[in-house]
Amino acid sequence: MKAYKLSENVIKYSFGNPISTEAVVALGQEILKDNLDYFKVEMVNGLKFNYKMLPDAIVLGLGQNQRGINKRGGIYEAFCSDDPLHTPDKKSLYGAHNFLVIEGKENFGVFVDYPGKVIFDVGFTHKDYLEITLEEQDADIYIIKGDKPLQIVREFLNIIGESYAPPKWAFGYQQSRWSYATAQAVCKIGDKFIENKIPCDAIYLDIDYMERFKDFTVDNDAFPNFKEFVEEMKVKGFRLIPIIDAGVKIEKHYEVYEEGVQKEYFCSDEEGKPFVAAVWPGRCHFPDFLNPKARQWFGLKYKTLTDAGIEGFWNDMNEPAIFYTDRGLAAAIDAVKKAENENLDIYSYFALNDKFNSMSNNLKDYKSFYHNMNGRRINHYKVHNLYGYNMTRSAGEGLKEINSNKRFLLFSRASYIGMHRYSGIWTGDNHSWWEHILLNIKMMPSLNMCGFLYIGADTGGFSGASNNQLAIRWTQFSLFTPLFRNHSSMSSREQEPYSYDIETVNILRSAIELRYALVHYIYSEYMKAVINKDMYFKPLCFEYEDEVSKRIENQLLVGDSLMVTPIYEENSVGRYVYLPEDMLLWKAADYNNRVYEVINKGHHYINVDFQEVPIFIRKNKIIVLGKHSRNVETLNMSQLNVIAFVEDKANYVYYDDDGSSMDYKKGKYNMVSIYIEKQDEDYLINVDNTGNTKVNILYFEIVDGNGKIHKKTINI
Ligand code: MIG
Repeated sequence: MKAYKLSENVIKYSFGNPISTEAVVALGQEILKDNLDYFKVEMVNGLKFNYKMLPDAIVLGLGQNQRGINKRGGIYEAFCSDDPLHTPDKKSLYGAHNFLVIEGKENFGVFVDYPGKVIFDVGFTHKDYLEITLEEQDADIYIIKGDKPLQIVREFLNIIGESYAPPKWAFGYQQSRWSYATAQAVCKIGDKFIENKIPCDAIYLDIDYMERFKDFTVDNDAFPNFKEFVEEMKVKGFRLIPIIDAGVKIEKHYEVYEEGVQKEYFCSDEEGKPFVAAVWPGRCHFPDFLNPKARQWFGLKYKTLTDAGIEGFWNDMNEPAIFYTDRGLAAAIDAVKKAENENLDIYSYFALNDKFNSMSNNLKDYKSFYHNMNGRRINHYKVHNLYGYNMTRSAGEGLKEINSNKRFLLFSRASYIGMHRYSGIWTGDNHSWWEHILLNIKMMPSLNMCGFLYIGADTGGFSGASNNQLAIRWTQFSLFTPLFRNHSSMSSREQEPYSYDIETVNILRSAIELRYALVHYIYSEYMKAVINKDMYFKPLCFEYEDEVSKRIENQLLVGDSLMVTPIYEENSVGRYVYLPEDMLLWKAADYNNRVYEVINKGHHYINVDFQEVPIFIRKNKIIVLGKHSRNVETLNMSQLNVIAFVEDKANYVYYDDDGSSMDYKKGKYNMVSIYIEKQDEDYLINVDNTGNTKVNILYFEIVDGNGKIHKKTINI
């Protein structure tokens, strides 16, 4: 074991000869250390780390996973999985995010930087033990110290590098479905949004836009004159976002296939030939994203679509998902033949069933192909969790080469820590279940802890059918998530906001309008989190240290000033909330009509009608609000409503930039500093502005501890 010091509070311990994942960007200096802090290490058949938790310690993190914000009591397996049934017993979803924070008497974080399977047993087998198990002895373990969870997370975010920032229009509402399969269908969706006066920024193209599911092709019958069509839709106010799949169809004369084979850019099988497995297009090859040359080659293919005016992509099926291989298929067919004349009983019937079910995403298949990592031939199974990450990195690097100063929208299904520097993620195939709204709520801060800021779920649910209530309540939560997209599967009912009864349409429209009014705040908080390497969604216990806050799983802090308490139960028109301090409640329905109520610290039951979105402004905090528009580009950025809850003093930094270029990385952005101080019956207000803000008028609504509203207008 070798040890390296990365900063005052971060030490990396290298066991054996680890494969570099490039998750961490900070460099360290070698130091002398005999053993790992906190953990007992066992080295039999791999590596095992053991830590005894205090009975009341909480464990946070693990990004995209089931169960709570507090991960205690569960067992999790880091192994990127295409599993469309997110039931509570599932140990893995699409991402592998191996970072945890333990907050007990000793507070620390641990990042297990290992690209294969890792098991995190967080007091599941032995209630007070955190046990981390790896199948090999080569891994980098990072121990991060700090007094408080938030400080530990910030230290971690600091070593993994700055998060991706999408263009500003990607903070608008986005509409998807599998699939809007023709130009006419897409056009109709846009028209419906316009007709129903529902704001929207983007419409998605799922797999059917392609010619026979071949990446970087467009079906000319379904989308004649694609480039003109993209432009036409843009003029109407909508961007089109095509999907890109990991598998490349085997088809003679298909350029991507031919080139990939010729240049040896595909993963190889046992014999060194391109590995074959089937996905949408039937039999495919899989680009070797761990080979830097292949990565660059594939990334530049996005140019076929950017040349047609496309400005955003979603990368799918990159765990990678495998439907079947010839091996699995042959075994299943063989089993059928054998079963033909048999009297299938309880054992043989299920065994036959299993042969089919286990054809997809089979471990044997994952163990049967190889990567070329700078000349080293490496079995896929060992580096499985790097595949989606590097597919998306390929896209991110490619898009940068295509246009280095432009921000593209990009998000992925599979991921590993490190990918956050290139893109966001969406949380995959959820269901139209109330439980999945709650899961969505809990997952958001856990993902932020692991660096992923541009995140969101399929609002309304992907599979299953969403009734009007679920669509409403989910939309009312998602309007706070950076990625705000409604997506649904082929067989589900129509889920576009205008597809419901008129009352529901009106409520959904108001919720989406509220999102656009809040884009000023959301974008500002998001970009500050990027630049300061901070979180956007936080669990309550990251800001409040009382014992109750530690246990709150169904309320979140959004940015610096807000707490949200979403409704996630059917037929519910209210809920219990916990306030760690006095806060100002605004039940936003029509955002132009604002009524506030001061709610004191403690437990309360609040009524929340279907059209209402409960928003709490924290004590001595400020939010900014604009006016909605039909899309982000047409938002009025010159006027701000400033809503503040001030008992003594508060300040807020409003961030804005051009929203489309990389100039923010060079410090080209505007900050408007707002300072409010209570002085007897009046307020001192100070607005300071650096840079070149578009804001020229601010309408203040300052509420004091007694609920008294004080209004003032300031021109700058
Ligand atoms: O296995 O492209 O998660 O969002 O609509 C299904 C079709 C493949 C899975 C994605 C989903 C997408 C669907 N894809």
